[in-house]
Amino acid sequence: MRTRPADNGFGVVVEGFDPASDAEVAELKRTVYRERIAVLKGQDLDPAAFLRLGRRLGRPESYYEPIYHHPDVPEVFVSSNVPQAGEQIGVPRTGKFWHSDYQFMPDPFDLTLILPQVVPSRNRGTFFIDMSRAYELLDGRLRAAVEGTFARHSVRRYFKIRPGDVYRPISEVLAEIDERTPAVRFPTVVTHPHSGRKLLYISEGFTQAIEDAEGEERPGLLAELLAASGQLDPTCTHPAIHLQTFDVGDLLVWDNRSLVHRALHTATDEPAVSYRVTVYDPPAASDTDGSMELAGAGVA
Ligand code: 7UC
Ligand code: FE
Repeated sequence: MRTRPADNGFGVVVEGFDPASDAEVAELKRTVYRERIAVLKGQDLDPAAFLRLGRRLGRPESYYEPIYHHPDVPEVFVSSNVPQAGEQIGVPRTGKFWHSDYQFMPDPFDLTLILPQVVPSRNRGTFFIDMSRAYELLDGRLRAAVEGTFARHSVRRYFKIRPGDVYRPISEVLAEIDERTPAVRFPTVVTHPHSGRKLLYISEGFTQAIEDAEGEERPGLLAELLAASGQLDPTCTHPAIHLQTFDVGDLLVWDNRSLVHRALHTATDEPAVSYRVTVYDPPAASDTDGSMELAGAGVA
């Protein structure tokens, strides 16, 4: 495989990746944890082959809500606004808010893989912000303020109403969300289990609150941290925001903890379809200090 820096200065482009090679799989993972995102060229895979590639990188996990599943390969999450034979496959307009996948779960994914199927002609791409860079760029005052705090995350605001929820009282749906996916609490600054870098683990979409060790909420602090990292910029032109573009045949692999991402907003819905596989890639016991666990924090 050959690796070169991406034209926009963020992440790398990989040509000739061979998923059958253990050495290349290991090199790809090291590259992703170092560079945050890799675009593998020439990966024209069907859903089953995409899942097989995911298995080479870690342990794929099916999304907890079945409405997102690919009809033949449930581990493949489908984002689509293009009905097939008049039928909705997967879910339209996913992820149009800053987030990290499964940030609201006790065990978030290590890697996210995206295989675009239908790419809009205009307004194409996904926005990314590197939250370890955001931590490095915090001024001394904010860095001191986050010390010892915890962030609470929930899917509540972005849970998608399922077809079967029609005519259900909203209170019942909300109670179900809270029961199945109760809010989780992690330190606001976590140490990356693979790279050892510190990062600000918050997102505009999923983070509900920042709390001090006593559980006292710090609403002003959450807004300041989100603004400093670029997540409150309605124009998405903040210098920390990278637009990653891609074509059909590209396969994106990124470090899901270090990056927050957001699907592009478009006024009119152009056809867009993508497949996703998310994997767990637990580090060897020797290269983690365990600080990404719910250590001392517990589930809120
Ligand atoms: O429909 C969506 O935007 C899905 C979102 C609530 N969760 C994606 C994830 O993996 O956390
Ligand atoms: Fe996402």
